[in-house]
Amino acid sequence: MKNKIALVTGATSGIGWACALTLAKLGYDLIATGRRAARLEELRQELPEGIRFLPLVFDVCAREEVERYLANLPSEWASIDVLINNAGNAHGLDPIQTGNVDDWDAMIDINVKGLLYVSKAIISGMTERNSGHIINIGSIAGKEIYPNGNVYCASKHAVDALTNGMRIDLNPFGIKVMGIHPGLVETEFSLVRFKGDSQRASTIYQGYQPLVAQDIADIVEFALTRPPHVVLADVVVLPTAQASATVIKKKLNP
Ligand code: NDP
Ligand code: 8X3
Repeated sequence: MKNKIALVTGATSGIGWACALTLAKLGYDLIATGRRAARLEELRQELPEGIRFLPLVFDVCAREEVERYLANLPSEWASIDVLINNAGNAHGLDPIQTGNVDDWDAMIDINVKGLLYVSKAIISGMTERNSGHIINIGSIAGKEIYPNGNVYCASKHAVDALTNGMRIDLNPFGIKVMGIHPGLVETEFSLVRFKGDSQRASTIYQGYQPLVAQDIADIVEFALTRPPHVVLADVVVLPTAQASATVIKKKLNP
């Protein structure tokens, strides 16, 4: 019997990478996307035997590229069972009055428009087949607003709204739609947010145990292994040390 097919965006690092490996372990053939081709080849090396792999290198905000790659998939890859909309990042952490417009564009373009472009390309096949499972990676920033989070929070609130909208509109087709909203997860996220400043990035995860990417992949695994009549609609997951976007119990340095 043929394996099911999953597509994971942003599989070159962090949560997407962990989800890709977990899906492969569950026996899904894998379409993995990202802009860093070499990372996708590294991911290929980690896959268990017998899993087919299709790496696709494109920027999720380049609408024509997304359409070119995803609307014209080879027929053996076209029936996608699971879509994980994970690609995304924060760019900057500035008050609204001094925010960088290029950062704002990047966050809206990647986190919101990119998710929409990819979804549009994949949903048409799911509605034709009356089946599918879409998992959108939102954030605690999509449930709360924190100081200087402004546009990133807005982009993740949009992901939350789109997730709920998808679940409503796709209800007649039996398509499952889930949102996962993590708190602090140690990945390359803060390195990107702080534009390569690794010292500043590492301070975000000091003094407590943050989530790791596999914690999110474990939730994906649980969601995908529920019976057909069950959908996990909305999951907020935090490190135990985190009570809200801004309340984090950190050990003070001695
Ligand atoms: P990483 O920076 O480790 O991974 C981000 C992934 O997104 C990379 O694979 C990157 O691939 C991809 N990506 C970013 N921009 C683009 C783009 N324009 N086109 C295509 N792919 C892109 O961060 P995380 O794993 O932490 O982030 C994954 C998701 O989880 C994001 O949506 C993030 O907002 C969300 N999240 C993260 C949290 C955290 O604390 N880390 C908490 C809550 C949510 P490449 O650079 O190769 O293109
Ligand atoms: C990532 C978590 O708190 O940096 O979405 O916004 S946070």
